[in-house]
Amino acid sequence: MGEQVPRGLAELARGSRTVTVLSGAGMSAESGVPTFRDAQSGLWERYDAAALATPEAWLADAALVWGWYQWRRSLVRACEPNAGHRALARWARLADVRIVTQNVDDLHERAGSAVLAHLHGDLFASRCDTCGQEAHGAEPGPEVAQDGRTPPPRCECGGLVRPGVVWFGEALPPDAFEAGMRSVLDSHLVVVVGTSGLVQPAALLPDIALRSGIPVVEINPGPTPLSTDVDVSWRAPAAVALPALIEALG
Ligand code: BV8
Ligand code: ZN
Repeated sequence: MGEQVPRGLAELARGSRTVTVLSGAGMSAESGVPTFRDAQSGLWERYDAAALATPEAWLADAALVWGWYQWRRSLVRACEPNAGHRALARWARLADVRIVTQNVDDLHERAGSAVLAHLHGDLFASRCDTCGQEAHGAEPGPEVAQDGRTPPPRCECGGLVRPGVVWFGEALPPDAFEAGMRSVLDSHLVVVVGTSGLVQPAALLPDIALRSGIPVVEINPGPTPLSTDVDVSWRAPAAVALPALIEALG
């Protein structure tokens, strides 16, 4: 028996012409991409993701940070979008579904969705840490060295090529956050899926919806600070809940 869609949610979703989906790391969990809360694996086990995703870590040891991102790029390349990603792509054929994600992976895109905003950047983008010029060809390079450290490429200006993501302590791309906020405000329904709601300012977006009286549903197997405030808190994994919801839309 498929997952039961919470009472009233199918009707609410069916009546929503414009929907904003706010997705976090849990959206990609069933594809095998570890969430930030998960302990990391292999040689990265001893590192805390939140400590590596910082300008300080980059300044201290760019080769370690670059090696970590190369490892994450090859890991994401080896993963497939899951049934949750595919369900959202199907929903977009029935309604105006905008995806605003904290994730830096490309699984929404590979499932066929257009992504309105990557609030925290893109794992496969790279730019010079000095002149800011986009650096192409920084694809997963040679196998990561034994200790994980891999010297980053150099820009012709002499700067180092860094991952095109937003590190802790760095400002979000203003247009991305702005687009996310505008999308939430003109939606009939906001779906928050797979985020612990701890990282700011991304975590403000669901609050903006709630304060504006826009219905918010949360899909997450675990409780979050949002769970008691949302209209529907659906304790289920994304790859189970989203296909059941889209199925119920008929
Ligand atoms: C900024 C890119 C200022 C890099 C990322 C104290 C209070 C408030 C804020 C702060 C503070 N101290 C510091 C801050 C600011 C900080 C912050 O919010 N820290 C938090 C930790 C307290 N924020 C920042 O630094 C931001 N910048 O504030 O700049 C500024 C302003 C102007 C000018 C200059 C500076 C930048 C934050 C962005 C950091 N970059 N990613 C990379 O990926 O390498 S954040 C990264 O972690 C992810 O992108 C994501 O956003 C976050 C992880 O959170 P989630 O996505 O929610 O995932 P998480 O692992 O936490 O949870 C997974 C969830 O999924 C769980 O709830 C779980 O139950 C659920 N789940 C599991 N399985 C499933 C599932 N759900 C559904 N289905 C499943 N199967
Ligand atoms: Zn440069």
